[in-house]
Amino acid sequence: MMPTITAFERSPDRGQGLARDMRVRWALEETGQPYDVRLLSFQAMKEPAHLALHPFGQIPTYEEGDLVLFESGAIVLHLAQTRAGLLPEDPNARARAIAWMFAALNTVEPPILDLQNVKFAEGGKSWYQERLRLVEDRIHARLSELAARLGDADWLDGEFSAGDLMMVAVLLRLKPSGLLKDHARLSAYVARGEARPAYRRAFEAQLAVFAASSGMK
Ligand code: GTB
Repeated sequence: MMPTITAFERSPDRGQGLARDMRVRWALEETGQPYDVRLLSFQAMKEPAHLALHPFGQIPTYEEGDLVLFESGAIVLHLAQTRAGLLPEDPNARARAIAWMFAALNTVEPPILDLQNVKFAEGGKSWYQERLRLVEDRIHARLSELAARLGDADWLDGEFSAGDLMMVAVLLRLKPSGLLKDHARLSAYVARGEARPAYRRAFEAQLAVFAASSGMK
């Protein structure tokens, strides 16, 4: 049964691969799982047909036979647990790789989302500069800790895993801010992720959607 995921019909990131369908596409590509994509407008995301799949009216979702999933982390974990290629066989190494997925989503992504919220929602406020600096400092602190743990290794814990996939996907959201540039080891880590053939295929697929929607060649 070919899984179907949902994605933006016209992504606000203009095909930079920053929306959360990208991490799901990447996991599908890493595991060699072909998939269909159903594209949705913002309006369609809030209609009953999609709300039946996703209680918060967002993308991505994942449908495979009787299974419907939402939350990109849950979808990537499901793929990693049911297909080869994203989690080690050894039970302890597997648990650690899953811990890195949670670290990406629960520890590293929140301050990055704060930055986006500050920029979008607090731009004109009197406290903007102060708050921006606070959030940026918090991100730098997290990135320094992560870089210290990564050290000179290619990946966070041995071979590339779903933990790295999620961590790289989260760090990529910092690209437009330029904050990653101050962390050479992490910049190289993200570049290693982006260089993976599965990443490239996923990136091209989502870019093709944006290009088609905007009449780009
Ligand atoms: N926790 C959920 C998950 O991990 O799946 C969060 C899902 C989510 O935030 N989905 C967003 C969405 O559907 C798209 S990815 N938003 C529409 C809505 O809530 O109505 C978030 C996103 C959007 C845009 C950019 N961008 O332009 O760079 C990047 C990321």
